[in-house]
Amino acid sequence: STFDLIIKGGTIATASDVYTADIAIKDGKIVQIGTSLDGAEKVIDATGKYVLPGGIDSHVHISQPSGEGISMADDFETGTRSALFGGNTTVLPFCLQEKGTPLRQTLNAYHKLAEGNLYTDVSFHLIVSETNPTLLGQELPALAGEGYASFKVFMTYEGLRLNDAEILKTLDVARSTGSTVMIHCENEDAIRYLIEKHEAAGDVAPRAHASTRPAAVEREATHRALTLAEIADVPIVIVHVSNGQAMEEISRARARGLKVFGETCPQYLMLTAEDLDGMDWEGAKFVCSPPPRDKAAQEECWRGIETGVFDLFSSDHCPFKYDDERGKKFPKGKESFRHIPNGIPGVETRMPILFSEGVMKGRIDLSRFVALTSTNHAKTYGLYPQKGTISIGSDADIAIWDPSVKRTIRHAELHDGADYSPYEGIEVTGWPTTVILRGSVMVSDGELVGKKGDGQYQTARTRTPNSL
Ligand code: DUC
Ligand code: ZN
Ligand code: ZN
Ligand code: ZN
Repeated sequence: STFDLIIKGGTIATASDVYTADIAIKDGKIVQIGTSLDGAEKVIDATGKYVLPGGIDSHVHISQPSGEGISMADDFETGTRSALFGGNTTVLPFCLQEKGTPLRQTLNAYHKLAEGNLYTDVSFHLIVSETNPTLLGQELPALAGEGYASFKVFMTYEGLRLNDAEILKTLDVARSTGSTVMIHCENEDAIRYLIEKHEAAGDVAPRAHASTRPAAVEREATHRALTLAEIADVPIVIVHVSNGQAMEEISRARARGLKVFGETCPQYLMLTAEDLDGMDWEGAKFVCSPPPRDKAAQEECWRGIETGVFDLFSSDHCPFKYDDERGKKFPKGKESFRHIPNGIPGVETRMPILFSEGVMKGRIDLSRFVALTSTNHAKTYGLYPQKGTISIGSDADIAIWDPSVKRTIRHAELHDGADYSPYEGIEVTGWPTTVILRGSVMVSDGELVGKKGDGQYQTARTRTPNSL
C-alpha cells in the first residue's frame, strides 16, 4: 500500500496549531496530513483523542555514576521504557566526563550501555567536570561537530563544580562551536557553610537538605551564571528553576537582551520542602537539587509556565532506590542528609502531570503543552524539525492521548527501575495510551508492543556559531 500507517480523525496539536486531520506515515516519516486519507497497511482510529508530537525529555539521568557505591536505579532499558510509557519518544541523558579520561572514551562506554537497549531515541549531553586545554581546545569542538552539541556545567557539588573562571572558559568554547550550555545554579560555598552549621547542631534529617539549599543560593548563582553568559556573549539554559527569585533573574537578563532559556520540572509544581519531613527517613524520597520550596513558589513556577519565563518542562529524572541493598536514599546508619543522593524519578509522570494540572485545569492550552514538553526541547538542542513536531518530513514520533483516562499515579504501575514515585497517589486526567516511534507502534492502548533496541541514537546539530 501507499502508506505504512494512517492515524485517523484525531485532534492534532503542534506548538502553533490545533486541528482535526489524518496523518499518513511511510518509512518512519510523516508524509501526508489531510482529510479522508487512505491506502495504508494499518489504520489507528484516533477519534476523540489528541495526537501530539512524541514527548522529548531533554533532562534525564540514566546509568550515571553517582558516587562511591551508589548506582542509579535506571539503565537505558528501564529508563527509556519508562519514558516511552509516559508519552516520550526521545530522551536526552547526560554523559558525565570522568576526570583524567578522554571524553570520547566515556562516551563510547555510554553508547555501549545504550546500544540495543533503547525503547526511545536518545541524544546525549556532556557534563564538563574539568577544563583542561585538550578538552576545551580539541575534544569539545570535535565532539560538537559530531552530534554532541550541548553540555552541562555545575556550580555546586565538590569535585564537579566549576569556578567562575572555568565556566567562562567553557562558555567561550560554546560560543565558538555553537554548542548549548546548561547550567546548574547553586552557590556551593554557601551550601557548604549551611551544611556544616546544620550538622554541628545535630540537624541531620532529610528536611535539612532543603534548609541548606535555600532560594537565595539558587538566586545568587542564577544571577552569576547569567552575568558570565553576558560577558562571554553566549546563550545558556538555566536548568531546574525552582522559584520566583531565580525566575526574576532570568526575566531581568532577557530585558538586558540576553538569550536565555528557562527550564522547570514537575517537582517544583507538585512538591514542597515539607515533603522532606516524614517518618523513618521517608523524606529522602523527595531529596533533589534545587529542593522543592513552598506553595508560593509552586504558584510562581506556574506563572512562569503560563507567561513564557520557562521554555522547557523536563523531568530531571534522576532515580535512586529508596530501600534496597544499594539503597542510598536510605543509607545504613542514616548519618546525615548530606549522604542522600540528590535526584528523584519522574520521566514517566512528567507529561501526564503537566497535561492534567496544566491543560485539563485550564492553566495552559494544548499548543503550549506541546511546546513545553516537545517542540522547544528539539529546537533548543538541535533536533528540530526532525523531532518535536507533526509536519511533513518529520519523524513519525507521535503520542495519542486519551483525555478521558482517569488514573491515580501508583509506582506499581510505572515502568522505571526505582522502588517508589514521589508522585504516589496523585490523581491525573489524561494519559498517552498509544506511542509511535518513527512510525512503529511501541505502546498500543497501554500495552508494550515495541522491542528494546527499537530506539536509536540521534546526533544533534549545533547553533550557528558566532565568533563575537
Ligand atoms: N542536578 C540535576 O540536574 N539532577 C539531579 C541532581 C542535580 O543536582
Ligand atoms: Zn543539576
Ligand atoms: Zn535546620
Ligand atoms: Zn538533572
